[in-house]
Formats: sequence, structure tokens, C-alpha cells
Amino acid sequence: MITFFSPRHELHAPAYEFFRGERVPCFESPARANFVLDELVARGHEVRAPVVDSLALLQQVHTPRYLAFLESAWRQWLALDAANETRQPFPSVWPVRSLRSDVEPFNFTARMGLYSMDNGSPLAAGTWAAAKAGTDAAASAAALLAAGERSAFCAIRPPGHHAGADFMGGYCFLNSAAVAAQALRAQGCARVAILDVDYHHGNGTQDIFYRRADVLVVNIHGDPRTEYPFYLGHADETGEGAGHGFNLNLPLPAGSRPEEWFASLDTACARIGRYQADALVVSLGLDIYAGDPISTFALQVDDFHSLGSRLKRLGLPTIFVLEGGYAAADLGVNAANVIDGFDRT
Ligand code: OKP
Ligand code: ZN
Repeated sequence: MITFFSPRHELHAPAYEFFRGERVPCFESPARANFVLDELVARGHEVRAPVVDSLALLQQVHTPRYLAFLESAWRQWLALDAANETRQPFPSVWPVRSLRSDVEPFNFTARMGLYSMDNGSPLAAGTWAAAKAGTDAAASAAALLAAGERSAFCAIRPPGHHAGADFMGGYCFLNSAAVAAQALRAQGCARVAILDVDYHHGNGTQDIFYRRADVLVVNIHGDPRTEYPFYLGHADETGEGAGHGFNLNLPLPAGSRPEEWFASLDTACARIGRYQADALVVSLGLDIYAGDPISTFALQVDDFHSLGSRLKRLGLPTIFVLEGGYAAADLGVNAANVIDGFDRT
């Protein structure tokens, strides 16, 4: 399977995040994508640089004001104080219920809050460039499928599935899976399915497509009553308006075993089959792995091979987009097992 990879992911390298009240090194590190690249190369997969500019697609899944903010955020941060070069901006105030989110404040920290769902998405100098390289990879993967290729893998970071139409969150800034789905729609796929297998519910992807019937969104994830992102991902969220019936959430209790997870995968695949999708986008979060430091599912290395071969049975043109997965040194083997389970079995 052809992999899209850009070394520009390394431009997003914030130093720390907050965890249990302390500053800790970022779980979402540049090493992650490099481990994935190294293993795919070692197994003989072809790697290409992204070739498609995704800006027009980004404008279809994110709002103009959010894109304008994100693209200029680091410059805005430096304009406040040149010494900010070595500091990280974080929001500290958010427009929750009864507060207005329609008026963009002049204060930078207030804008950070307006465009963030949490304080867990540290910005760095190259965040826009890295995230944009990821959505360029997603758009390039779609173009490859249009040219007749059966599947493609985007070995990208930062992840994207928590980023909604007008906000960042959970290490995510631009929604690469949404860009891939939008690109597939634009090139003639009438119905696109997104399957998000990351441990955390893909609230951003759900948000972007919630009122649409042309993109089915299916999520398997830790129950949001105990797991991030907490405020979305319940089973009763089924879509709205034209999108009613085209969102499926399959939450599982924290600590669920691989057998239970694979039973949900069968449910997800059955729904995608009934939808008669023309193409599939997989938000490939590898934090369902037993060794993940921030998650509680327990898939083993070989289970990722089974995941790939189960998805192959759907018989659909498929784009894989890397999302989470924080056992960095094991990420390469786990990602490559999914890929090889899909196209070498
Ligand atoms: C992103 B993706 C550590 C707490 C965890 C939220 C988890 C984001 C996961 N400070 N922060 O879905 O893998
Ligand atoms: Zn995750």
C-alpha cells in the first residue's frame, strides 16, 4: 500500500502539555510518525510526499474564521511579546453555555479559548504547516484512489479527529479524515463512510458531518462518561436533519477486552455494508493497543493484523489516516500490521 508522509510533521513539536496538574512532555510526539515511517519502509511499502494542496477542501470542512486564526496563531502569539518564541500559548477561558461565541475577541488568549475545546492542544511555531501537510496527504490519498489505486495510508500527525468545523482539541487542529471524505465526495463517490477506531470518540468528525447523509460516520470508542472527550460520543447521537440515521456511536466500557472490541467492529462493518458506501476512510487510532499509556482497551500486536483483514472484507476503496496511539515505539509495528492485514492477506 502506498504511504503518504511529509517530514513537515516535525514542525509541530510543542514541548509540554498538562497532565494531572503537572507539565509533562507531550504524548503526541514527532517520534510517533517516524516510527511508523521506518516500519513501513522496512516492510517494503512505497512512500510518497503529498502532492495535492488541500486548502479548498479545508474550506469545505472548517470555518473561514477558524482557518484564519489557526494559520496566523503563532504570528499573533509572537506579536504579543517576542519572548513568546520559547513559550507555549494555552487558553484559560472558554465561551461555555450563555457566553457568546459569535463575536471574536481582540484578546489573543480569549481567541484561543473561542477556538479550543480544551487546554490539551498545545500550539507550536509549525503547527499549521505540519497539520496542513497532513491534510495535503489526505487529499493526495483521495487523488490516488481516483487514479485507480485501491487503498492508501496517510502516516501523519498531529491527529485530526477531535478538530471540529471551528475548533481544535485533543492534540488535533485540522481534520484530515474529514478532508479525505470530502475529497472522495468531490471526485464522484456518492456515499462515503468514515470508521473511527481511535480509543477516543472522534467528536470533530461527528460534528462536521452530523447533518449530512452523504458521509456516514461510525465510531468505536471508550464510553465518554469516563473517557475523553467526555461531552460527545453517546449511543443516542444518531445524526440530525438530513443526517438522521447517518451517525453511529458504539461506546464500550473502559477496560473492554479485544473480543468485545471486535464484536463492535462487526456491528460497525455491518452498518457500513448496509449503507452501500462507495469508499471508506479509516481514522486509524492505535491507542486501542494494550500498551497505550493513556487508554484502557487491550488489543495485542496481532489483533491489528486482524483489524486490517476485517476491513479488507468490506471490499471498498479505502484511505487510512493515522490518528492517536501513544506507545510510540510500538506504533510502527501496529500500523504496519493493519496495513499488511489489509493488503497482504
Ligand atoms: C487524542 B486522540 C493528557 C490527557 C489526555 C486528551 C486525549 C486526546 C487524545 N493530558 N488528553 O484521540 O488520540
Ligand atoms: Zn485517541
